[in-house]
Amino acid sequence: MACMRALIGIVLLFAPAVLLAADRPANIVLIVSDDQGYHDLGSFGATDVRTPRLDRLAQEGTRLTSFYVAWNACTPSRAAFLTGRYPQRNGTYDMIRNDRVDDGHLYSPEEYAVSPEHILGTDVREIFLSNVLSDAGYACGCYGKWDGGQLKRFLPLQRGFNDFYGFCNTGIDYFTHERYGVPSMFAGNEPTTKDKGTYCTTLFRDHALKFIDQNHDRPFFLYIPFNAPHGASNLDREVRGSVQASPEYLAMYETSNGKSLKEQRRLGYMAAVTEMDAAIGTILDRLDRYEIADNTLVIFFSDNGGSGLADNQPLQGQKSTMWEGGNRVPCIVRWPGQVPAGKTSDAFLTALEVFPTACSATGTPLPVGTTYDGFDMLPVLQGKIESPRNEMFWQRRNEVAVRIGNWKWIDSKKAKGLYHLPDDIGEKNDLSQKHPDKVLALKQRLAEWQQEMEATEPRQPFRDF
Ligand SMILES: [Ca+2]
Repeated sequence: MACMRALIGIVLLFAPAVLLAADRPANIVLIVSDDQGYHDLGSFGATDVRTPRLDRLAQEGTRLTSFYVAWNACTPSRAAFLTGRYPQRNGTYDMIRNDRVDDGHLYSPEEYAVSPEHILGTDVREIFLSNVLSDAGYACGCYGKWDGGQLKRFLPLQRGFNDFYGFCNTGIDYFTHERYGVPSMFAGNEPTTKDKGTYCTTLFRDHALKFIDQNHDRPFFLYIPFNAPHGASNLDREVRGSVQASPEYLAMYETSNGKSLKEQRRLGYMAAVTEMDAAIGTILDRLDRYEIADNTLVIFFSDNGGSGLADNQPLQGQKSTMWEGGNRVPCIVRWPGQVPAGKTSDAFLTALEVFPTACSATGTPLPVGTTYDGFDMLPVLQGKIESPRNEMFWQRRNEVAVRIGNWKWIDSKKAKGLYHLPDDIGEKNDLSQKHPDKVLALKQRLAEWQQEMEATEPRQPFRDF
């Protein structure tokens, strides 16, 4: 007995102190929606779309109204915030995809295996946020749309994540998990069809819940890139133009006849947003169950502006355009006690800030020798400093936009002109004739930025390939 007592004493002596959740490094939960409109949350003004859980998140945190992504469509936007670098710097500055689907072309497995969509990915030299946090001892899980390449070397498990369930191209059918007929779901490094038929938002939610169950007593980084409410990637034209939701959520919105096709599709889109909102709520509830919400930084935003079925009011334009509707997205940040609750910040901030912010929140140094294009935005949200950001550049092939201070200049096919955003958020009043000096200054700075990007070390998949 004495021997046993001595043994217990020794065990207690050398047992690591049990850290209370509040004493542990902060967890990071990064939730990204896909093509959600700037106006498609109650907290951003929607009266038709029901998003009770995101609205509650906004009440518990800070709503960012001048938050931009680095590219106006999926793939480069995601690579940019996961690496903390401009698309032109990290090499993923265009979509990794095929265009043949636009002709209704169905790939044979042999064709797909050698297609750009299948073989390209973000440069393997790039350091992902998950690499940094994993090295710092974090459990890292990714559940949803990876969109960073499908070959093994590009997959999340080779990018610092310990666990992954999701798809790796840019869009799928929500139920079959096929992209234009090609099975696209992965579990870890392996393709899987075992969950075919189950609504994918539900699957991503359940994997996220399991991850929290398994890792709630250690620091973790949970990345949940939903594909809702992106259009369904199905060759069937009827399905392809729609956003899919479960019958239960469709029933919450009236989808009966008598409405135009577009109106009906808008209802499907709204149902998918509400279903995603409910999934987010369940995940946030799980943090509460383990009493770790206070020690968890939650960041939510859409990967780019809303597409055809979305509502981007009061912004002009949509996904893939250089208008504000393409790049300015709804964003909510919650970290109880660290980020003010119930506040709105119109500070000029971008998704390039996410990487340094997550590093700061977790006490993890930024990798040395890598150029980052953002900064820790926590002091801005805490009201300690003005946003250090004074400029942002966007380029998609030969279409460009630049914002410096409150001025924005755009040169693209659909959008052109000089706009003063504080009094013209809808970009209606082109001031380029009135302020040619301003246009010149913005163009000049843009040219300098382009030169800097051109001079950076070439990165795959589009340069040095
Ligand atoms: Ca998107």
